[in-house]
Amino acid sequence: CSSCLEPLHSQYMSFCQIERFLADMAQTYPDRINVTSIGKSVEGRDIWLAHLKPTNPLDKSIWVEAGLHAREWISPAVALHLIHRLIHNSSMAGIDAFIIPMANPDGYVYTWTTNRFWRKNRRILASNCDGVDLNRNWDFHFGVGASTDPCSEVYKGPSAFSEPETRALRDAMLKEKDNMVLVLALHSFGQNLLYPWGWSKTVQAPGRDELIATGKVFTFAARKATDVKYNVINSAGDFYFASGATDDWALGMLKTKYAYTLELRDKGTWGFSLPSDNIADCSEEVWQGLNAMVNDIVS
Ligand code: ING
Ligand code: ZN
Repeated sequence: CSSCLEPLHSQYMSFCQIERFLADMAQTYPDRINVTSIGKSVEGRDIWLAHLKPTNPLDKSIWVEAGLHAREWISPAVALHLIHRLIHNSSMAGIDAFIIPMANPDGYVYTWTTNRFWRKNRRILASNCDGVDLNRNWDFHFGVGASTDPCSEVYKGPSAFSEPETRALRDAMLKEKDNMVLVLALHSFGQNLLYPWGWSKTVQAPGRDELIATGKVFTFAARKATDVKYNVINSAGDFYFASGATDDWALGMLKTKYAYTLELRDKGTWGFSLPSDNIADCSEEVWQGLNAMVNDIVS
């Protein structure tokens, strides 16, 4: 596939373009970014981790996961923007950023070749339906409010961490957990910043008040940037309850103080088919919101 920087701002990148972009960045800016594979998908594709290195490390880090759901194309597009910004911008100085721009490469390729609205990974199951929902497969209250039916869009898988994608993410996050102050999982759509728990409507997450207050710092800065409105809501209580998501596992098992799922644009007009002319503005609001949130957390 062709290179690289031009589509960053105006088009969605294929998996091949994403890999080229990451390789180019790593080669051109070796003092700013390290790119490593943390493992392979069901079909053998690499899951890449970009480590954006600060000049004066504070020994605090953030973790951004994108592309866990295949059809949510704005998620990897924003993550690639964040990588580009962090290379060229001194904001968030001192904070290490670990970014997974494409957590479900098989599913993503499948949305380019076969079915634009595929959500899950590409596990071939011993039934007439394929795929595990990787955002129901994490081992924290596994199985509560997630489907046991392989044909469901929210099929949790045969067991917690049954999938190589979630195992690779888990192991990479465990390595970095000591300095991690924030985990942000990028999804779409709805323009909501979801805070845990997802697994229970009645049990409150530890640090709930801080999660809400810091979440509002994000939404305020995002609104200031592009005049777009995000709402801070609880996954289970205000949305739908579901276990096995990245943010619940990060808060519950890693004990990361701040963990969220950010549902990007839009509010349903285009949904997963969000036109690519949103990429630049959506990335801008997330960049501004994330910077404000990180400043709030580390100050
Ligand atoms: N939304 C999330 C999902 O996995 C979510 C919402 C996050 C629910 C965390 C529960 C816990 O369904 C999208 N768009 O994927
Ligand atoms: Zn999603």
